Amino acid sequence: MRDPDAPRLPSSPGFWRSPLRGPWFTSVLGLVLLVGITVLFVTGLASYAAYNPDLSPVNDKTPDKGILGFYLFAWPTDPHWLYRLNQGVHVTLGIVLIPVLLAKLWSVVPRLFALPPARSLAHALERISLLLLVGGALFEFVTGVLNVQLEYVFPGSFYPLHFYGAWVFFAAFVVHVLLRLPAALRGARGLREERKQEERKREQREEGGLREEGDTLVSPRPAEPTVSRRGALWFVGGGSLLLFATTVGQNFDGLRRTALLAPHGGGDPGSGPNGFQINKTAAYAGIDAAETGADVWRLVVTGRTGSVRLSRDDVLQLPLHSAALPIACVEGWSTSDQWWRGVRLRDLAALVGYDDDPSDVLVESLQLRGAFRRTALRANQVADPRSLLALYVNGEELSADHGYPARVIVPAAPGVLNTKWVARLTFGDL
Ligand SMILES: Nc1nc2c(c(=O)[nH]1)N[C@H]1C(S)=C(S)[C@@H](COP(=O)(O)O)O[C@H]1N2
Ligand SMILES: [Mo]
Repeated sequence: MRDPDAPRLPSSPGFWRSPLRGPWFTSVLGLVLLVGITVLFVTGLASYAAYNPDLSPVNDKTPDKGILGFYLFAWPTDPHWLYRLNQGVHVTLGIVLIPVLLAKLWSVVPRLFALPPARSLAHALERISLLLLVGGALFEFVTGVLNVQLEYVFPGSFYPLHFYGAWVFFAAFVVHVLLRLPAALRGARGLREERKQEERKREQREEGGLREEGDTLVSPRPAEPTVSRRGALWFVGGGSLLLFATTVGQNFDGLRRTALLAPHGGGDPGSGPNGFQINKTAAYAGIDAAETGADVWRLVVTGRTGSVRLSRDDVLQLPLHSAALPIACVEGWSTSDQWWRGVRLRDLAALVGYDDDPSDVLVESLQLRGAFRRTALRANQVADPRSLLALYVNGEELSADHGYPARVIVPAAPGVLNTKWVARLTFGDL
């Protein structure tokens, strides 16, 4: 029944009546997010480094990063599933945390409306950091999910938005954690403790010693509970579990069809040796079969000693090697290891004067437009014997959609560095 005296404004504590709100509920969710968001931030920074943005302007979508690139390092080639794991964790965990984030925001929503806006300078600063925190969190989750689901809704700009947004958000997050961690640890300690505190506060309030506003998440006029606090937490966890179950399959070949939330935009991979996930199809990339035929396609390899032009037959005269490597996309999907067969990048480097000293390489495809038509690889990636210019996969010629006539495949690297429809390799210091 509606209480005729119920406060009508969200700024009055009595407006918020859910009996679930309280330090325990908020603290448990907060501690889950503390761990989860830290993992998201670390895997996000790692993913950024994996793109080699400091190697060449070709890879760098954030040329104004300044000191935010302070930690960049040469992404390793071992273990070969490194990026698959990193990005699988980043995207799956990001999606799984959505219910936790929403529940956490819901649990503190009375605070967002609390008046006066600021009681002191410190309080004002805290509330500004909260705006950045909440805004930043929503921004990061929304841009991430949209990118995964809709494939580049912000053409070319997802990457800088998500990157700079992450730093703004994380700065506010650190401030928030520093201010709140002690209370969260206390709050999570137990419901019994919380009830004792509530009792104590009620007494203080009756004595007139405690101000009503802002001091507590517990509603001063709680409604009848329909579910316990523990029950509500199970509900949030159940939501996360459901998202997990409908997402994680995108990282495992046999489970891909269970991944209802995985991106479906790409081409239909079909079955057979080339029957694994496709990102951009040949048609999408504007690759015409007329440019890839054995009689027209030429690979131009340039380096210290000049250039060589190789036909497909010439390439096949070079020593061929195999490597079992996955494709792992920034969007969070990956394949299991595929058997690639082709020429080692370091053997191609040796053709143009880089015999023992490894060098970087600029890889260019036949594609005329698009962000990923050329990419740069670092010397450590070129030097790895598993890094190939692949012509075959799983015992068959590459299909048009997987990059026929030749594509790059590099261990541990993000999918974006595995350039398809390669036409040109330029070795040297980038
Ligand atoms: N030329 C070219 N190569 C490309 C791309 C592209 O758009 N153009 N996409 C890259 C991305 S983002 C990924 S994840 C992989 C996907 O490879 P696949 O479609 O064979 O699975 O190809 C990479 N190579
Ligand atoms: Mo990708």
